[in-house]
Amino acid sequence: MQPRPYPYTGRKIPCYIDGAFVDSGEVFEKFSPVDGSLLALVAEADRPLIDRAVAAARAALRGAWGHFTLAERQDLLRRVAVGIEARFDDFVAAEVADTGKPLSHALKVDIPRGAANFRVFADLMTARGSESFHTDTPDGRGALNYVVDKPLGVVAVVSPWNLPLLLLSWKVAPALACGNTVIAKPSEETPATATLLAEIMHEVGLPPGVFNLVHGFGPGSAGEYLVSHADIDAITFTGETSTGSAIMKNAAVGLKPVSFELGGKNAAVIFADADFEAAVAGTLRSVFSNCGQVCLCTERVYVERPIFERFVGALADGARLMKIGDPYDGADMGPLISQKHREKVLGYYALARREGGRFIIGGGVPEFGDTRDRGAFIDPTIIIGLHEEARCVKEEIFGPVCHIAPFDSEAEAIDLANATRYGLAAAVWTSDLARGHRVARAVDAGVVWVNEWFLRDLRTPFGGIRMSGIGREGGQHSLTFYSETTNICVKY
Ligand code: NAD
Ligand code: 6OD
Repeated sequence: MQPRPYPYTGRKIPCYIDGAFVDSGEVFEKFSPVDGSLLALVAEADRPLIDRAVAAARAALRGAWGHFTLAERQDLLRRVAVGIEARFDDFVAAEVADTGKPLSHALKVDIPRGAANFRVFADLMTARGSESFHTDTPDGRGALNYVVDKPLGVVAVVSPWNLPLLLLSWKVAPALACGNTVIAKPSEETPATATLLAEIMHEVGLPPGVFNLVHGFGPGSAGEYLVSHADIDAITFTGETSTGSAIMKNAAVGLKPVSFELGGKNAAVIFADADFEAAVAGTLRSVFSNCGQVCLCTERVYVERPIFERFVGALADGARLMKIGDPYDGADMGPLISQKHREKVLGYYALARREGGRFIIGGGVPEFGDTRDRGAFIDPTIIIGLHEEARCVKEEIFGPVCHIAPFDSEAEAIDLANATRYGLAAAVWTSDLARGHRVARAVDAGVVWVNEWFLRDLRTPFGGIRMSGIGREGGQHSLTFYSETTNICVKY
């Protein structure tokens, strides 16, 4: 596929408030992570604009949207999915330009999942049931208890830059399916696909105020103004654990419900009986996909000692074969999201050296001799020899890097995998299925794959334990979060 033009070349990327696109006020610049060029100016929402968005969302709840039948909401959500597919190439171009991710990733993962999120949550609403109980009473007449799920109200959605449309729509779709109104704030690094989504919402005729989009940063900007607003009813956030903590302080003031998908330090455990080629290929994917910028990516690899050397060599060979470069040039790995993020990841590479790590491959920055040298490219990196207490083994790096260590028994592998304050995802590679089930149950993480990685069924619970999050999204779990449950008790 030839590069398509960035949909916002030559015009400001606007916010979308109360059914209208708004591009007045302050702007910030969005740069390409591929070559550092300016992609667009983005309208930054100030506090008065956030106030307007919240007021519009509140009013929309009381307006026509509040009376939409489920079938009407489902119809709109399905039309949003169709609308994304109709402008598939624009969405791909926008996502690729904002993130620098390989074209194949946007084509196969990001944009199809953006559309699928709207369809799946529309469908799931059909299957949604409700509890009811017959209750005995002393007078013998009895009572019927039943449950009604109402919208939570005005939902603030704050999302990150790594899978921009996928993660934003993963929250917006179920929130709307349940009848809420939404104010979404995408990452300042990835404003484009969220704005295209606003265009689709407008085209399909979503009533004004039901979906609002605000651009900006976190602290002292749109993110903080939104999550600290007194008139929102809930906050759903995906991003860094430390940001989750900051948002939770705001949420505490008004006791707002929160749904948090946060960071991870995910382990892969590879037993000697695993299908070797599959384990290597799967681990290459789990370490280096999206330049290591998927919250589910593996950063700690534990390999059973008899195959340790061979596995390290094979993973390094696979990594050396990966093509790093331009998203439209068949690259397996693009740049990191920004120069700033590259500084952070390079800081960890330097720290790993000081902590005594041995670099099998990588550890620096590739040189291209062209405009890509102004981008945020970085070497895929494999490290061995770090102590388990090293910061590089404990802290989330969020780059194309893993540390590999050997283990000698199943019990030791489980202890190593669990020696983290995070608990998002893990992958176990073994041809002994009994062991696969056993180890998967013993690992403390929200999602554990056996002989796979990032295979998703949107009906399943998704989320992390400990510092990796609060609550679960996916299937009925999302519908539960985005609903207020009322028990009605009727005396017979
Ligand atoms: P981030 O926390 O820096 O930013 C995420 C969003 O929060 C952005 O929109 C940002 O503008 C906003 N924000 C920042 N500070 C804020 C504040 N004080 N108040 C309100 N909003 C604020 O995260 P990121 O760098 O965009 O994404 C990478 C991180 O996200 C990694 O830690 C990764 O593990 C995590 N992540 C987790 C999941 C998951 O499902 N668990 C998925 C994707 C990414
Ligand atoms: O696939 C999903 O539903 C999901 N929430 C993925 C998260 C990936 C994190 O970067």
